[in-house]
Amino acid sequence: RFMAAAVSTFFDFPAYLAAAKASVEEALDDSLGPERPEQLREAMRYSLLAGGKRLRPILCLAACELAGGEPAEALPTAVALEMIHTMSLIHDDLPAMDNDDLRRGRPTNHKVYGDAVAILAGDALLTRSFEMVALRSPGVPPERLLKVVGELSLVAGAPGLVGGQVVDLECEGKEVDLETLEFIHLHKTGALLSACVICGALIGGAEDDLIDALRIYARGIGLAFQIIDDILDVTASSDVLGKTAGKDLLADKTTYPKLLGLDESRRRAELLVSEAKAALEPWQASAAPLLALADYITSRDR
Ligand code: GRG
Repeated sequence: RFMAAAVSTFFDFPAYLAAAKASVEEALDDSLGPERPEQLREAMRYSLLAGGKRLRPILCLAACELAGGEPAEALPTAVALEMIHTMSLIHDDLPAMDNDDLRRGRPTNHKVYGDAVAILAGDALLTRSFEMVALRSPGVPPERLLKVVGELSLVAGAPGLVGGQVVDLECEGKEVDLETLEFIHLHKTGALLSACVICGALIGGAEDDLIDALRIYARGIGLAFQIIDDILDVTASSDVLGKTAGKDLLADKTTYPKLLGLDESRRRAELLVSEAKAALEPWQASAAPLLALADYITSRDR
């Protein structure tokens, strides 16, 4: 009996992750039609299919399943969320913003297609994200889709990514306090991670108690993700292919380790992850994928 219990509660996370990623990659590939002109199509595909970790769509699918829905129903929304993430990276890399030459180990979109096409490819991905939800989500009740459209409009706009980016740009080269640093991270990173689980749960038909728990979960993993990113910037500075390549970003950037020290930053990240996981405790075994994803997101070493 003991063995049976052990087997039935065993959760094969690597297999789960591989299967979810494969279905996301296939849906991403299918999401771009024969756009005209060809240069626009190529620029959109270049960044959307550049092989990121796909954390956001996977979080969306996992939350849909936790809410009792069929993950396939959330797939177009999962794609939409990755499109918003991708377009934000394209725009973030532009000379007028972070001015990066490399992203995911490849030349950035504007380095290949020029600034104008990169801006427009980003715009086309953002608008396609709404199309995915409104026009390409068969079988999902329209009132759920309407809520998802609402979430996406908030997260992409001034209350979310755009607002976070503007504050970040304003603070460039300045020392900022912890409150401002947290505002930037909650808006630039946390908001989209949160929208992923909320949208997935809405499609799955979640009750309010699950939505509330997922907001706590997402806030915790979003901030922890960012703290760990800052820690890695300090501890993995020999990474020549990473996003800091060729630039001295650390010199003018406020980070958690700078404000709190490395040990306190690590403690804070661990606390946030355990709070995130505790919020899902009432859902027990059904929350296994999201619990494992919390560890995965925050245990990376690069
Ligand atoms: C959304 C309308 C709209 C505009 C975008 C440029 C901008 C406004 C916002 C910047 C957002 C930004 C660059 C946030 C950082 C996000 C982040 C933590 C990226 C790294 O995410 P990973 O590690 O990357 O999941 P991969 O490559 O795995 O997808």
